[in-house]
Amino acid sequence: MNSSSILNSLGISDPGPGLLIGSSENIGEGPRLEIHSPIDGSLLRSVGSSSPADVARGCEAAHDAFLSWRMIPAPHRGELVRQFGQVLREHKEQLGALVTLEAGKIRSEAEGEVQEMIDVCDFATGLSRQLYGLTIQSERPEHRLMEQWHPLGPVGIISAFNFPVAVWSWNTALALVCGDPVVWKPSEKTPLTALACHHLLMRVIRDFDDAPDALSVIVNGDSEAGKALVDSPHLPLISATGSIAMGRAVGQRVAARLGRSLLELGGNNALIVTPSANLDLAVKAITFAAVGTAGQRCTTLRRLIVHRSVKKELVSRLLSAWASIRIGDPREDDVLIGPLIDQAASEAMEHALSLAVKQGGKIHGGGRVTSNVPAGGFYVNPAMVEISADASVVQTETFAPICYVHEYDQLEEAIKIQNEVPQGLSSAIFTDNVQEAEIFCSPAGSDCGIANVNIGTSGAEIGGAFGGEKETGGGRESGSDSWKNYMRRATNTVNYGTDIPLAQGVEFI
Ligand code: UN1
Repeated sequence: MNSSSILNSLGISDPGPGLLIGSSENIGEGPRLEIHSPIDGSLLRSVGSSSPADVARGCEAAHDAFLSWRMIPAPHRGELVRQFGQVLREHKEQLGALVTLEAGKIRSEAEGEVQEMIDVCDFATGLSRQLYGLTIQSERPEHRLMEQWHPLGPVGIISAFNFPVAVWSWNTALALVCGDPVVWKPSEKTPLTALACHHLLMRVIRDFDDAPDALSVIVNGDSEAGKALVDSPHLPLISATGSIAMGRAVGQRVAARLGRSLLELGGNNALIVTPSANLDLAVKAITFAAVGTAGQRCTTLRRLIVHRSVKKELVSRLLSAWASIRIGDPREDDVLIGPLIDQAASEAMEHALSLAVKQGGKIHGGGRVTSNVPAGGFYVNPAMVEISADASVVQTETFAPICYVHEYDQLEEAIKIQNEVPQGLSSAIFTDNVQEAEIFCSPAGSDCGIANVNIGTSGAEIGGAFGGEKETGGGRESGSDSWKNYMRRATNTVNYGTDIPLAQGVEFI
Protein backbone atom coordinates (compact mmCIF):
# COMPACT_ATOMS: atom_id res chain seq x y z
CA MET A 1 0.00 0.00 0.00
CA ASN A 2 1.30 3.48 -0.76
CA SER A 3 1.11 6.26 1.80
CA SER A 4 -2.09 7.91 0.59
CA SER A 5 -3.99 4.65 0.48
CA ILE A 6 -2.88 3.91 4.06
CA LEU A 7 -4.01 7.39 5.16
CA ASN A 8 -7.28 7.16 3.25
CA SER A 9 -8.07 3.69 4.56
CA LEU A 10 -7.80 5.04 8.11
CA GLY A 11 -10.15 7.93 7.33
CA ILE A 12 -7.61 10.77 7.40
CA SER A 13 -8.83 13.64 5.25
CA ASP A 14 -6.68 16.12 3.36
CA PRO A 15 -6.00 18.44 5.14
CA GLY A 16 -6.49 16.56 8.41
CA PRO A 17 -8.48 18.12 11.26
CA GLY A 18 -6.84 19.88 14.21
CA LEU A 19 -9.68 19.62 16.71
CA LEU A 20 -11.79 16.49 17.09
CA ILE A 21 -14.55 16.37 19.64
CA GLY A 22 -16.11 12.95 19.26
CA SER A 23 -17.67 12.84 15.78
CA SER A 24 -17.24 16.55 15.16
CA GLU A 25 -14.08 17.44 13.27
CA ASN A 26 -12.73 20.94 12.67
CA ILE A 27 -9.59 22.27 11.11
CA GLY A 28 -8.91 24.31 14.27
CA GLU A 29 -7.76 27.90 14.64
CA GLY A 30 -4.11 27.11 15.35
CA PRO A 31 -1.30 27.11 12.75
CA ARG A 32 -1.24 24.34 10.11
CA LEU A 33 1.26 21.53 10.63
CA GLU A 34 2.99 19.79 7.73
CA ILE A 35 3.73 16.19 8.48
CA HIS A 36 6.69 14.59 6.70
CA SER A 37 7.66 10.95 6.79
CA PRO A 38 11.03 10.36 8.47
CA ILE A 39 11.60 7.58 5.93
CA ASP A 40 12.27 9.93 3.01
CA GLY A 41 11.09 13.39 4.06
CA SER A 42 8.01 13.20 1.82
CA LEU A 43 4.97 15.25 2.77
CA LEU A 44 2.30 12.92 4.16
CA ARG A 45 -0.46 15.42 4.95
CA SER A 46 -1.00 18.83 6.37
CA VAL A 47 -3.22 18.96 9.43
CA GLY A 48 -4.91 21.75 11.30
CA SER A 49 -4.22 22.50 14.93
CA SER A 50 -6.07 23.79 17.94
CA SER A 51 -5.83 27.29 19.37
CA PRO A 52 -6.07 27.69 23.17
CA ALA A 53 -9.78 28.51 22.70
CA ASP A 54 -10.27 25.30 20.71
CA VAL A 55 -8.57 23.33 23.49
CA ALA A 56 -10.89 24.92 26.04
CA ARG A 57 -13.90 23.85 23.95
CA GLY A 58 -12.58 20.29 23.75
CA CYS A 59 -12.02 20.09 27.49
CA GLU A 60 -15.48 21.42 28.22
CA ALA A 61 -17.08 18.84 25.94
CA ALA A 62 -15.07 16.09 27.64
CA HIS A 63 -16.27 17.35 31.00
CA ASP A 64 -19.91 17.15 29.86
CA ALA A 65 -19.29 13.63 28.60
CA PHE A 66 -17.81 12.72 31.97
CA LEU A 67 -21.02 13.65 33.79
CA SER A 68 -22.89 10.82 32.09
CA TRP A 69 -20.06 8.30 31.52
CA ARG A 70 -19.20 8.19 35.22
CA MET A 71 -22.66 6.74 35.95
CA ILE A 72 -22.33 3.82 33.51
CA PRO A 73 -21.39 0.60 35.39
CA ALA A 74 -17.68 -0.10 35.01
CA PRO A 75 -18.12 -3.59 33.44
CA HIS A 76 -20.26 -1.95 30.75
CA ARG A 77 -17.54 0.64 30.20
CA GLY A 78 -15.16 -2.31 29.93
CA GLU A 79 -17.30 -3.73 27.13
CA LEU A 80 -16.60 -0.59 25.09
CA VAL A 81 -12.87 -1.07 25.59
CA ARG A 82 -13.19 -4.77 24.70
CA GLN A 83 -14.82 -3.80 21.41
CA PHE A 84 -12.09 -1.25 20.75
CA GLY A 85 -9.51 -4.01 21.21
CA GLN A 86 -11.40 -6.00 18.58
CA VAL A 87 -11.31 -3.09 16.11
CA LEU A 88 -7.58 -2.76 16.72
CA ARG A 89 -7.09 -6.46 15.99
CA GLU A 90 -8.85 -5.95 12.67
CA HIS A 91 -6.69 -2.94 11.79
CA LYS A 92 -3.37 -4.02 13.25
CA GLU A 93 -1.60 -4.14 9.91
CA GLN A 94 -2.96 -0.82 8.64
CA LEU A 95 -2.31 1.09 11.84
CA GLY A 96 1.14 -0.49 12.07
CA ALA A 97 1.85 0.65 8.50
CA LEU A 98 0.91 4.21 9.46
CA VAL A 99 3.19 4.07 12.54
CA THR A 100 5.99 3.02 10.17
CA LEU A 101 5.24 5.87 7.79
CA GLU A 102 4.93 8.59 10.40
CA ALA A 103 7.41 7.47 13.10
CA GLY A 104 9.81 5.39 10.96
CA LYS A 105 9.57 2.15 12.96
CA ILE A 106 10.30 -1.18 11.30
CA ARG A 107 7.19 -3.24 10.62
CA SER A 108 7.50 -5.74 13.46
CA GLU A 109 8.06 -2.97 16.02
CA ALA A 110 5.21 -0.88 14.60
CA GLU A 111 2.84 -3.84 14.74
CA GLY A 112 4.24 -4.70 18.18
CA GLU A 113 3.16 -1.26 19.28
CA VAL A 114 -0.38 -1.93 18.06
CA GLN A 115 -0.22 -5.27 19.87
CA GLU A 116 0.53 -3.34 23.09
CA MET A 117 -2.69 -1.41 22.46
CA ILE A 118 -4.65 -4.64 22.04
CA ASP A 119 -3.08 -6.13 25.17
CA VAL A 120 -3.89 -3.11 27.29
CA CYS A 121 -7.51 -3.19 26.07
CA ASP A 122 -7.76 -6.81 27.25
CA PHE A 123 -6.14 -5.88 30.54
CA ALA A 124 -8.48 -2.92 31.08
CA THR A 125 -11.54 -4.99 30.17
CA GLY A 126 -10.68 -7.46 32.94
CA LEU A 127 -9.96 -4.61 35.30
CA SER A 128 -13.39 -3.12 34.69
CA ARG A 129 -14.75 -5.85 37.01
CA GLN A 130 -11.98 -5.43 39.56
CA LEU A 131 -11.74 -1.78 40.56
CA TYR A 132 -11.70 -2.89 44.17
CA GLY A 133 -11.69 -0.83 47.32
CA LEU A 134 -11.00 -2.11 50.85
CA THR A 135 -13.25 -2.55 53.82
CA ILE A 136 -11.48 -1.63 57.02
CA GLN A 137 -12.28 -2.64 60.59
CA SER A 138 -13.84 0.36 62.32
CA GLU A 139 -12.77 1.15 65.88
CA ARG A 140 -16.34 2.28 66.65
CA PRO A 141 -19.25 -0.05 67.47
CA GLU A 142 -21.90 -0.49 64.77
CA HIS A 143 -19.88 1.33 62.15
CA ARG A 144 -18.64 0.26 58.77
CA LEU A 145 -15.49 1.78 57.26
CA MET A 146 -14.79 1.30 53.57
CA GLU A 147 -13.30 2.90 50.53
CA GLN A 148 -14.75 3.28 47.07
CA TRP A 149 -13.05 4.22 43.82
CA HIS A 150 -14.97 6.71 41.74
CA PRO A 151 -14.28 8.14 38.27
CA LEU A 152 -11.93 11.13 38.45
CA GLY A 153 -12.78 13.29 35.43
CA PRO A 154 -11.42 13.83 31.92
CA VAL A 155 -7.75 12.93 31.54
CA GLY A 156 -5.38 15.12 29.51
CA ILE A 157 -2.85 13.00 27.61
CA ILE A 158 0.37 14.37 26.13
CA SER A 159 2.34 11.81 24.15
CA ALA A 160 5.66 11.64 22.33
CA PHE A 161 6.52 10.74 18.72
CA ASN A 162 8.37 7.52 19.56
CA PHE A 163 5.33 5.58 20.82
CA PRO A 164 2.72 7.54 18.91
CA VAL A 165 -0.16 5.14 19.60
CA ALA A 166 0.66 2.75 22.47
CA VAL A 167 1.16 5.36 25.18
CA TRP A 168 -2.20 6.95 24.39
CA SER A 169 -3.85 3.54 24.55
CA TRP A 170 -2.35 2.73 27.98
CA ASN A 171 -3.94 5.90 29.29
CA THR A 172 -7.14 5.68 27.30
CA ALA A 173 -8.05 2.05 27.98
CA LEU A 174 -7.63 2.58 31.72
CA ALA A 175 -9.27 6.01 31.75
CA LEU A 176 -12.35 4.74 29.89
CA VAL A 177 -12.97 1.78 32.19
CA CYS A 178 -12.38 4.06 35.17
CA GLY A 179 -15.15 6.38 33.91
CA ASP A 180 -13.00 9.16 32.44
CA PRO A 181 -13.09 10.66 28.93
CA VAL A 182 -9.73 11.56 27.34
CA VAL A 183 -8.36 14.71 25.72
CA TRP A 184 -5.22 13.86 23.75
CA LYS A 185 -2.52 16.18 22.49
CA PRO A 186 -0.30 13.96 20.36
CA SER A 187 3.25 14.90 19.41
CA GLU A 188 3.37 17.58 16.70
CA LYS A 189 5.52 15.08 14.77
CA THR A 190 2.90 12.31 14.75
CA PRO A 191 -0.67 13.65 14.64
CA LEU A 192 -1.75 11.34 11.79
CA THR A 193 -1.54 8.16 13.84
CA ALA A 194 -3.55 10.00 16.50
CA LEU A 195 -6.30 10.82 14.01
CA ALA A 196 -6.36 7.16 12.99
CA CYS A 197 -6.69 6.00 16.61
CA HIS A 198 -9.51 8.44 17.25
CA HIS A 199 -11.40 7.27 14.16
CA LEU A 200 -11.07 3.63 15.20
CA LEU A 201 -12.27 4.41 18.72
CA MET A 202 -15.17 6.51 17.42
CA ARG A 203 -16.44 3.52 15.41
CA VAL A 204 -17.08 1.81 18.72
CA ILE A 205 -18.30 4.87 20.62
CA ARG A 206 -20.85 5.78 17.96
CA ASP A 207 -22.50 2.36 18.04
CA PHE A 208 -22.34 1.89 21.79
CA ASP A 209 -25.44 2.45 23.91
CA ASP A 210 -24.91 5.08 26.60
CA ALA A 211 -21.50 6.28 25.38
CA PRO A 212 -21.36 10.08 25.07
CA ASP A 213 -19.82 11.21 21.79
CA ALA A 214 -17.12 13.39 23.38
CA LEU A 215 -15.46 10.50 25.23
CA SER A 216 -12.52 10.98 22.88
CA VAL A 217 -11.16 14.44 22.09
CA ILE A 218 -8.01 15.29 20.12
CA VAL A 219 -6.28 18.65 20.13
CA ASN A 220 -3.38 18.80 17.72
CA GLY A 221 -1.02 21.63 18.27
CA ASP A 222 2.11 23.27 19.51
CA SER A 223 3.16 24.32 22.99
CA GLU A 224 0.38 26.95 23.15
CA ALA A 225 -2.22 24.19 22.77
CA GLY A 226 -0.26 22.15 25.31
CA LYS A 227 -0.33 24.97 27.86
CA ALA A 228 -4.09 25.40 27.43
CA LEU A 229 -4.56 21.67 28.01
CA VAL A 230 -2.35 21.62 31.08
CA ASP A 231 -4.12 24.65 32.56
CA SER A 232 -7.66 23.39 31.97
CA PRO A 233 -9.67 23.26 35.19
CA HIS A 234 -11.73 20.48 33.58
CA LEU A 235 -8.81 18.03 33.58
CA PRO A 236 -8.01 16.77 37.08
CA LEU A 237 -5.20 14.56 35.72
CA ILE A 238 -2.54 15.32 33.12
CA SER A 239 -0.60 12.28 31.95
CA ALA A 240 2.49 13.39 30.04
CA THR A 241 5.17 11.35 28.28
CA GLY A 242 8.22 13.01 26.76
CA SER A 243 11.37 14.90 27.64
CA ILE A 244 12.43 15.90 31.13
CA ALA A 245 12.25 19.57 30.12
CA MET A 246 8.63 19.13 28.96
CA GLY A 247 7.71 17.20 32.12
CA ARG A 248 9.28 19.80 34.37
CA ALA A 249 7.20 22.54 32.72
CA VAL A 250 4.00 20.46 32.73
CA GLY A 251 4.47 19.24 36.31
CA GLN A 252 4.96 22.77 37.62
CA ARG A 253 1.95 24.20 35.78
CA VAL A 254 -0.31 21.40 36.95
CA ALA A 255 1.01 21.76 40.50
CA ALA A 256 0.27 25.50 40.39
CA ARG A 257 -3.44 24.66 40.07
CA LEU A 258 -3.06 21.72 42.48
CA GLY A 259 -4.00 19.22 39.81
CA ARG A 260 -2.50 15.76 39.51
CA SER A 261 0.16 14.84 37.04
CA LEU A 262 1.46 11.48 35.92
CA LEU A 263 4.86 11.93 34.33
CA GLU A 264 6.83 9.42 32.27
CA LEU A 265 9.95 11.27 31.17
CA GLY A 266 13.48 10.59 29.97
CA GLY A 267 15.46 7.51 30.84
CA ASN A 268 19.21 6.91 30.89
CA ASN A 269 19.02 3.17 31.17
CA ALA A 270 21.92 0.94 32.14
CA LEU A 271 22.67 -2.77 31.94
CA ILE A 272 25.29 -4.52 34.06
CA VAL A 273 27.09 -7.59 32.71
CA THR A 274 28.77 -9.68 35.41
CA PRO A 275 31.44 -12.37 34.96
CA SER A 276 28.89 -15.19 35.23
CA ALA A 277 26.57 -13.73 32.56
CA ASN A 278 25.50 -15.86 29.63
CA LEU A 279 27.04 -13.74 26.87
CA ASP A 280 25.00 -15.34 24.09
CA LEU A 281 21.84 -14.03 25.75
CA ALA A 282 23.46 -10.74 26.66
CA VAL A 283 24.53 -9.97 23.08
CA LYS A 284 20.99 -10.47 21.76
CA ALA A 285 19.34 -8.50 24.55
CA ILE A 286 21.84 -5.63 24.43
CA THR A 287 21.55 -5.35 20.67
CA PHE A 288 17.77 -5.00 20.67
CA ALA A 289 17.85 -2.65 23.66
CA ALA A 290 20.62 -0.39 22.33
CA VAL A 291 19.92 -0.15 18.61
CA GLY A 292 16.29 -1.27 18.21
CA THR A 293 13.87 1.54 17.30
CA ALA A 294 17.05 3.43 16.23
CA GLY A 295 17.71 4.15 19.90
CA GLN A 296 14.47 6.11 20.22
CA ARG A 297 12.70 4.31 23.08
CA CYS A 298 12.63 5.89 26.49
CA THR A 299 13.76 2.43 27.65
CA THR A 300 16.65 2.24 25.13
CA LEU A 301 19.90 0.98 26.62
CA ARG A 302 22.23 3.98 26.93
CA ARG A 303 24.92 2.68 29.31
CA LEU A 304 26.55 -0.73 29.43
CA ILE A 305 28.47 -1.45 32.63
CA VAL A 306 30.67 -4.51 32.06
CA HIS A 307 32.95 -6.43 34.37
CA ARG A 308 36.58 -5.91 33.39
CA SER A 309 37.07 -9.67 32.79
CA VAL A 310 34.40 -9.91 30.06
CA LYS A 311 34.49 -6.44 28.54
CA LYS A 312 36.83 -7.14 25.63
CA GLU A 313 34.93 -10.23 24.49
CA LEU A 314 31.51 -8.61 24.88
CA VAL A 315 32.45 -5.43 23.03
CA SER A 316 33.88 -7.35 20.12
CA ARG A 317 30.86 -9.69 19.89
CA LEU A 318 28.50 -6.74 20.00
CA LEU A 319 30.38 -4.84 17.33
CA SER A 320 30.28 -7.79 14.96
CA ALA A 321 26.57 -8.33 15.66
CA TRP A 322 25.84 -4.65 14.98
CA ALA A 323 27.90 -4.63 11.79
CA SER A 324 25.56 -7.26 10.30
CA ILE A 325 22.39 -5.26 10.92
CA ARG A 326 20.74 -3.69 7.91
CA ILE A 327 19.91 0.00 8.18
CA GLY A 328 17.42 1.52 5.78
CA ASP A 329 13.82 1.81 4.68
CA PRO A 330 11.79 0.37 7.60
CA ARG A 331 9.21 -1.02 5.18
CA GLU A 332 11.75 -3.51 3.85
CA ASP A 333 11.67 -6.94 5.46
CA ASP A 334 15.28 -7.43 6.49
CA VAL A 335 15.88 -3.88 7.74
CA LEU A 336 16.23 -3.67 11.54
CA ILE A 337 17.18 -0.01 12.00
CA GLY A 338 15.02 2.67 10.40
CA PRO A 339 15.55 6.43 10.32
CA LEU A 340 15.83 8.90 13.16
CA ILE A 341 12.74 11.06 13.47
CA ASP A 342 14.31 14.19 11.96
CA GLN A 343 17.41 16.26 11.30
CA ALA A 344 17.48 17.66 14.83
CA ALA A 345 17.76 14.11 16.20
CA SER A 346 20.68 13.39 13.90
CA GLU A 347 22.40 16.63 14.94
CA ALA A 348 21.86 15.82 18.61
CA MET A 349 23.59 12.48 18.04
CA GLU A 350 26.55 14.14 16.31
CA HIS A 351 26.79 16.67 19.09
CA ALA A 352 26.80 14.00 21.83
CA LEU A 353 29.48 12.02 19.99
CA SER A 354 31.70 15.08 19.57
CA LEU A 355 31.36 15.81 23.30
CA ALA A 356 32.21 12.18 24.05
CA VAL A 357 35.43 12.45 22.01
CA LYS A 358 36.41 15.62 23.90
CA GLN A 359 35.76 13.79 27.17
CA GLY A 360 38.10 10.93 26.26
CA GLY A 361 35.65 8.49 24.64
CA LYS A 362 36.69 5.90 22.07
CA ILE A 363 33.97 5.66 19.44
CA HIS A 364 33.01 2.63 17.36
CA GLY A 365 30.46 3.28 14.60
CA GLY A 366 28.25 6.37 14.50
CA GLY A 367 27.91 8.74 11.54
CA ARG A 368 25.25 9.24 8.85
CA VAL A 369 24.42 6.43 6.47
CA THR A 370 23.73 7.72 2.97
CA SER A 371 24.04 4.71 0.69
CA ASN A 372 21.27 2.13 0.26
CA VAL A 373 18.85 4.26 2.25
CA PRO A 374 16.06 6.50 0.97
CA ALA A 375 17.24 10.05 0.27
CA GLY A 376 15.64 12.67 2.49
CA GLY A 377 15.71 10.57 5.70
CA PHE A 378 18.25 10.71 8.53
CA TYR A 379 19.83 7.27 8.88
CA VAL A 380 22.71 6.62 11.27
CA ASN A 381 25.06 3.85 12.27
CA PRO A 382 24.66 2.90 15.91
CA ALA A 383 27.57 4.09 18.03
CA MET A 384 29.32 2.33 20.88
CA VAL A 385 31.49 4.60 23.02
CA GLU A 386 34.04 3.27 25.51
CA ILE A 387 34.26 6.05 28.06
CA SER A 388 34.75 6.68 31.77
CA ALA A 389 31.59 6.73 33.87
CA ASP A 390 32.77 10.14 35.16
CA ALA A 391 32.39 11.81 31.75
CA SER A 392 29.57 14.35 31.95
CA VAL A 393 28.11 13.36 28.55
CA VAL A 394 26.79 10.10 30.02
CA GLN A 395 24.54 11.99 32.42
CA THR A 396 22.25 13.12 29.58
CA GLU A 397 19.86 11.11 27.46
CA THR A 398 20.43 11.58 23.73
CA PHE A 399 17.51 10.13 21.79
CA ALA A 400 19.60 8.20 19.27
CA PRO A 401 21.50 4.88 19.12
CA ILE A 402 24.51 5.69 21.30
CA CYS A 403 25.59 3.14 23.88
CA TYR A 404 28.29 4.18 26.36
CA VAL A 405 30.43 1.36 27.77
CA HIS A 406 32.02 1.51 31.22
CA GLU A 407 33.98 -1.17 33.08
CA TYR A 408 33.85 -2.19 36.73
CA ASP A 409 35.51 -4.53 39.22
CA GLN A 410 33.04 -4.95 42.10
CA LEU A 411 29.24 -5.27 41.80
CA GLU A 412 28.78 -2.50 44.35
CA GLU A 413 30.72 -0.15 42.09
CA ALA A 414 28.62 -1.18 39.05
CA ILE A 415 25.38 -0.46 40.92
CA LYS A 416 26.76 2.90 42.05
CA ILE A 417 27.60 3.85 38.45
CA GLN A 418 24.19 2.69 37.30
CA ASN A 419 22.40 4.82 39.90
CA GLU A 420 24.60 7.92 39.58
CA VAL A 421 22.56 9.65 36.88
CA PRO A 422 19.58 11.97 37.38
CA GLN A 423 17.14 9.66 35.55
CA GLY A 424 15.68 6.39 36.84
CA LEU A 425 13.53 4.56 34.29
CA SER A 426 14.85 1.13 33.32
CA SER A 427 17.81 -1.07 34.23
CA ALA A 428 19.00 -4.66 33.94
CA ILE A 429 21.64 -7.10 35.08
CA PHE A 430 22.96 -10.13 33.25
CA THR A 431 24.19 -12.72 35.72
CA ASP A 432 23.81 -16.42 36.52
CA ASN A 433 24.64 -15.71 40.15
CA VAL A 434 21.47 -15.67 42.28
CA GLN A 435 22.99 -13.47 44.94
CA GLU A 436 24.02 -10.80 42.43
CA ALA A 437 20.56 -10.86 40.84
CA GLU A 438 18.86 -10.45 44.22
CA ILE A 439 21.19 -7.65 45.30
CA PHE A 440 20.37 -5.82 42.06
CA CYS A 441 16.62 -6.13 42.79
CA SER A 442 17.00 -5.22 46.49
CA PRO A 443 16.68 -1.79 48.16
CA ALA A 444 20.45 -1.43 47.77
CA GLY A 445 20.28 -2.29 44.08
CA SER A 446 18.90 -0.48 41.06
CA ASP A 447 17.00 2.73 41.92
CA CYS A 448 14.90 2.57 38.73
CA GLY A 449 11.20 1.94 38.21
CA ILE A 450 12.13 -1.12 36.13
CA ALA A 451 14.90 -3.53 37.19
CA ASN A 452 15.28 -6.66 35.05
CA VAL A 453 17.37 -9.81 35.35
CA ASN A 454 18.67 -11.49 32.19
CA ILE A 455 16.52 -9.45 29.83
CA GLY A 456 17.22 -6.05 28.31
CA THR A 457 16.00 -2.64 29.45
CA SER A 458 13.38 -2.11 26.74
CA GLY A 459 10.25 -3.85 25.53
CA ALA A 460 8.33 -3.96 28.83
CA GLU A 461 5.06 -5.91 28.98
CA ILE A 462 1.87 -3.97 29.63
CA GLY A 463 0.98 -6.00 32.75
CA GLY A 464 3.58 -4.28 34.93
CA ALA A 465 3.39 -0.69 36.11
CA PHE A 466 5.51 1.35 33.69
CA GLY A 467 7.53 4.42 34.70
CA GLY A 468 10.50 5.52 36.73
CA GLU A 469 12.00 7.53 39.51
CA LYS A 470 13.98 10.77 39.94
CA GLU A 471 13.87 12.97 36.84
CA THR A 472 11.90 10.29 35.02
CA GLY A 473 9.00 11.81 36.92
CA GLY A 474 7.71 9.11 39.29
CA GLY A 475 4.53 8.27 37.37
CA ARG A 476 3.29 4.74 36.67
CA GLU A 477 1.16 3.88 33.66
CA SER A 478 -0.26 0.72 32.13
CA GLY A 479 -0.44 -2.40 34.31
CA SER A 480 -0.55 -3.45 37.97
CA ASP A 481 -2.55 -0.93 40.02
CA SER A 482 -1.79 2.11 37.81
CA TRP A 483 -5.56 2.39 37.32
CA LYS A 484 -5.71 4.09 40.71
CA ASN A 485 -4.25 7.21 39.08
CA TYR A 486 -7.41 7.54 37.01
CA MET A 487 -9.88 7.37 39.90
CA ARG A 488 -10.56 9.19 43.13
CA ARG A 489 -10.77 7.36 46.43
CA ALA A 490 -13.66 8.06 48.76
CA THR A 491 -13.42 6.84 52.34
CA ASN A 492 -16.91 6.15 53.72
CA THR A 493 -17.76 5.61 57.38
CA VAL A 494 -21.33 4.41 57.89
CA ASN A 495 -23.02 4.37 61.29
CA TYR A 496 -25.76 1.73 61.57
CA GLY A 497 -26.15 2.13 65.35
CA THR A 498 -28.19 4.36 67.63
CA ASP A 499 -25.40 6.43 69.14
CA ILE A 500 -22.63 8.82 67.98
CA PRO A 501 -19.43 7.35 69.40
CA LEU A 502 -16.43 9.53 68.50
CA ALA A 503 -13.15 8.16 67.21
CA GLN A 504 -10.12 8.09 69.50
CA GLY A 505 -12.52 7.83 72.49
CA VAL A 506 -13.17 11.58 72.47
CA GLU A 507 -16.10 12.59 74.75
CA PHE A 508 -18.28 15.53 73.65
CA ILE A 509 -21.96 16.34 73.93
C1 UN1 B 1 8.48 4.79 25.57
O1 UN1 B 1 9.52 4.69 24.93
O2 UN1 B 1 7.95 5.91 25.76
O3 UN1 B 1 9.17 -0.85 27.29
C2 UN1 B 1 7.67 3.65 26.03
C3 UN1 B 1 9.11 -0.46 26.13
C4 UN1 B 1 7.77 -0.15 25.55
C5 UN1 B 1 7.31 1.21 25.94
C6 UN1 B 1 8.30 2.31 25.77
N1 UN1 B 1 6.81 -1.12 25.97
O4 UN1 B 1 10.11 -0.34 25.43
